[in-house]
Amino acid sequence: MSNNEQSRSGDLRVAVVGAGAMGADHINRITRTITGATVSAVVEPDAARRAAALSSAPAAAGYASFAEALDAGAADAVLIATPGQFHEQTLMEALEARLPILCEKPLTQDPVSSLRVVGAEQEIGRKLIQVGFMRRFDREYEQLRALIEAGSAGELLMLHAAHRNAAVPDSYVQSMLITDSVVHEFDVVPWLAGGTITSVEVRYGRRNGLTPERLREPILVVMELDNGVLVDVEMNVSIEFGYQVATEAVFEKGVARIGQPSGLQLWQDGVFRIGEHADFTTRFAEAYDRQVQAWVDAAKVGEIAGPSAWDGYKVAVACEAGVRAMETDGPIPVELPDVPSLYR
Ligand code: ISE
Repeated sequence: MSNNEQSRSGDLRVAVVGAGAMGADHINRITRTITGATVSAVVEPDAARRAAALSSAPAAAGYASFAEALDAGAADAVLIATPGQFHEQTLMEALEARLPILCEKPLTQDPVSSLRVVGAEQEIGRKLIQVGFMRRFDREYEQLRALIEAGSAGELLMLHAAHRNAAVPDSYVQSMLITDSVVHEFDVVPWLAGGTITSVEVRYGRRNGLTPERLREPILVVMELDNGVLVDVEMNVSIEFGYQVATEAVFEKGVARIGQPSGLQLWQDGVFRIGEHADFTTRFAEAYDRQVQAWVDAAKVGEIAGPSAWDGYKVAVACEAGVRAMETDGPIPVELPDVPSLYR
């Protein structure tokens, strides 16, 4: 057992709601890697999953519902890792209890419910919600953003992004190309490029013969930003070779790339190979660690340290446009209300 596996006084007591793949990953992370926090409650209605998760969180008690954990006073903060359709209810309960929240993406699954959440947070008058768009904590994304801000390569003109998954589970349906996958670009691109998305277009090319029957992909997503930057994203979920999230930024005076393979380099049999990731859990492992640590440190002083509920709402608006764009020729406008003062 590492030193981190028992609750220490002063630790932030975190309830993890949802013990599926992502929840279990965060439970391990908080228990083994994060300092200053302990998993104090595992909330999971499925008894077998709950038991499995509890076996890796020695200081935690198990609950079938978040309400029970709240009644027991079991948490100082909550990490929401349930499927997206259950986020709103837990968010509202956690807001009511005034707990700091890290909510896995998406905030909620549509702009109307996201706005309800934003409204509830505004009534409280301080930011309690951080949304789990972990790419903002990836060191290369940070470096690219710093380069764009510094302007040393000139103004940013275009971004070419590739988001490639080896395969997706049977539960993955067509709209999820946008709501589960491109959702990340909808958050990270405006953060990188310092602009707001004004339109989204989806183009279909030749279908991959390896794509499951129910899906039509890869797709090319084109976004326009209000600062004139044009962005294309190749969204690909059946490419077999591995997991790759890469971006090329085109500036006035140069080009920058992030997300190139950085695994083991092997020269053998007249061939040079570099290891590539199999999925996002390893590709973004460090980003997840840094995200959760930043959230824990901020929660202890009553702050958030990443994307806000308003950012989550903006992404929900872009996703709605993106899903419409999948069924429409040409660009779909993305329109946002004025930013409320809490989020300025
Ligand atoms: C998955 O849910 C994620 O969030 C990954 O980051 C993304 O690359 C993948 O396409 C999604 O299905």
